[in-house]
Amino acid sequence: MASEFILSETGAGVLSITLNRPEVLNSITAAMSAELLATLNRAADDDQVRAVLLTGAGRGFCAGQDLAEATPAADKPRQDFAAHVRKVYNPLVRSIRRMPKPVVAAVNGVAAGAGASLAFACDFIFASSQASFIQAFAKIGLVPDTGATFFLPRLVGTARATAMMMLGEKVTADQALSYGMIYRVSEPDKLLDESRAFAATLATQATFALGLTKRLINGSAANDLDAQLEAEADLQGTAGRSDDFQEGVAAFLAKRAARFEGK
Ligand code: T3D
Repeated sequence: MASEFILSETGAGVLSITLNRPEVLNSITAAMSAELLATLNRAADDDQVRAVLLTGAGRGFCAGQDLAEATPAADKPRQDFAAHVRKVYNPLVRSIRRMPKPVVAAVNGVAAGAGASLAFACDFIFASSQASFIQAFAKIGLVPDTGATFFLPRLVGTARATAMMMLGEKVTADQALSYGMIYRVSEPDKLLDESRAFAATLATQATFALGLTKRLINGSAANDLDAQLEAEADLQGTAGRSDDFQEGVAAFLAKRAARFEGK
């Protein structure tokens, strides 16, 4: 499928995806989300891709749902957002979380509504010092979605998450870093280089095990200790049979750098 609203390119094992509707801060239409989902799903199956980078074109990262598309004409029936969220947003979050490789968000500007939620679903968030995060839902009479009520309390605790989600106030990149909500703040002109270099480094690591680690992190949100211990044992069995493990130990014993192939 040719993409009209996102750009993508692969290099050094990293698929870089750029949301590309800068004139509306990369707000999400049904067409854009379909392209994004198809690209993410392809990345999951592509052995050449060992890390994914998600960013936005222009001065914004993503302003969430395109409100022009979401607004029905006064004389038309009101839209079924439940169906829309299930069809458009939930699959994106599942695709990012099920991606068996790391996903890095490079938040170049404002991330609002579902745009912020998409960043929270990623494994690492780099943010420009000029970026901000806004739980914009409350301001327009909606509830947070796209996983915000799942990720945000886990990232920053219930008190801060409640304030962010009920007040819809802007959280700056520096605040987000101090809350533990994001991984790193970069100077605006260095964000892409730094986050891409970081993703490229991830792509040289034992990415098969990183994918399994991600599954364990996903599971830890719902599992009790016994279930989590069992999941760790199970996936350690899988990791222990991998080529990357053989290579990692061989490299350690030979005192050389490992050459992982991600399998
Ligand atoms: O549909 C469903 O299933 C429901 C699910 C919803 C999920 C959601 O994401 S709900 C939340 C939707 N998003 C928002 O409510 C955020 C709306 N945007 C804003 O509040 C502000 O734009 C920002 C705080 C993000 C940035 O403010 P600022 O001052 O930096 O920029 P701006 O001037 O407001 O926006 C620049 C342009 O982008 C502007 O267009 P113009 O005037 O230059 O022609 C603005 O209308 C447009 N824009 C920004 N956000 C959206 C948008 N256009 C459509 N939809 C948007 N979400």
